[in-house]
Amino acid sequence: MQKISVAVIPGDGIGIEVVREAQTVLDALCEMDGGLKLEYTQFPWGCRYYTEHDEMAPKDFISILGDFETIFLGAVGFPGVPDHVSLWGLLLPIRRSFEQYVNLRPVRGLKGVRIPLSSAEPSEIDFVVVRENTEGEYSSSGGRIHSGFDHEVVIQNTVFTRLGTERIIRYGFELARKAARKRLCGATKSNGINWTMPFWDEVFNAIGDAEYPDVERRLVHIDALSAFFVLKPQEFDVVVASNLFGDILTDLGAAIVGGIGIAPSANISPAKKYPSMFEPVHGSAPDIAGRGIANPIGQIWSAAMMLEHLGRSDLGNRLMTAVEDVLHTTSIRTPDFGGNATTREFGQEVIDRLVACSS
Ligand code: GGG
Repeated sequence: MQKISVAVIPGDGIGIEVVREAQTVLDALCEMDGGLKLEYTQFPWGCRYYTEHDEMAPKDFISILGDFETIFLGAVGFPGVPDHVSLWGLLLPIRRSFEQYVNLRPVRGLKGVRIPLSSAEPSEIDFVVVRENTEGEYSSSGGRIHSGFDHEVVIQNTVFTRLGTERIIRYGFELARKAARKRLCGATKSNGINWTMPFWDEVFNAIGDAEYPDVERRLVHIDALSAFFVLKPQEFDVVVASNLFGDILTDLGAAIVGGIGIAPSANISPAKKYPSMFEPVHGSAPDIAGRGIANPIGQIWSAAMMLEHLGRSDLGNRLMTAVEDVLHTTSIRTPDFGGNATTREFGQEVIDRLVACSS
């Protein structure tokens, strides 16, 4: 029996509800399999913790998490705590401290989910965005002086290191090389942003020429790329993007395959010296929090990515097959997808499919 220690941080708002549901589904799957035991330790960190302790998590939270093999996170942020305080107090230090420099965000049409675009069938959209996760526009470098005066100055620096740029672009090329059409698209804006983005393009082309001549590559300005996501999503296999560009593109990516509620992500620490972290793309959705109606698919899909990362892609595939089966053969949906099922009802339906397929 393989035992894996999992640090669970449900976080805020609907994070608590969807993490609970994904754990219920994961437990059912592991019990059926018999070969994997996920040993959870749950941490109550987040905005509620902040209101009691004036910090999002205890000072040594990185060292606490460092002892785990993997991290499963829900959502961070809630009204009452400024968003930059909640993100920089919990989520972003985890990504940086554990060198989770790759944020993998699949964009895939699921059978049974209506695609809002008329130009594509669900089966035609299947690509992944590789988002740089530790630097770029999220540099935390800058400052504010003369606060409140007319001559106030606010500076936020964008930081692209050679090491950080090369490693994320190389990761994108590696994934593209494994894709059927061997295509890599780089998101740029080197016409308007005249230092960092030409550097990004230069690294992209140099690595492509020297190491991946077999991969078809192209650089597309982020504005045009956003339009292509809507108009020609079938054309992409792998898209590599800087931190902010990747973040924005993947909300759009989620929208073109049905909605943000289903989008998963994996914060990968490729060296495997530190834990990786799995979380849905969506946030805490305060407007529906506590009502038990949040869509658990993004969290369940993130769990499937976690299983794959742990060497059990068979279980991850089983899980996603069950989710797609529910969507394809029933009308059970949470309200964001036009149904009236609760989070629990959807999760139970997934479990029922897993049971049916294993017997
Ligand atoms: N699922 C974690 C979460 O709450 N994400 C919302 C968010 O805004 N994250 C910031 C980011 O990924 O840059």
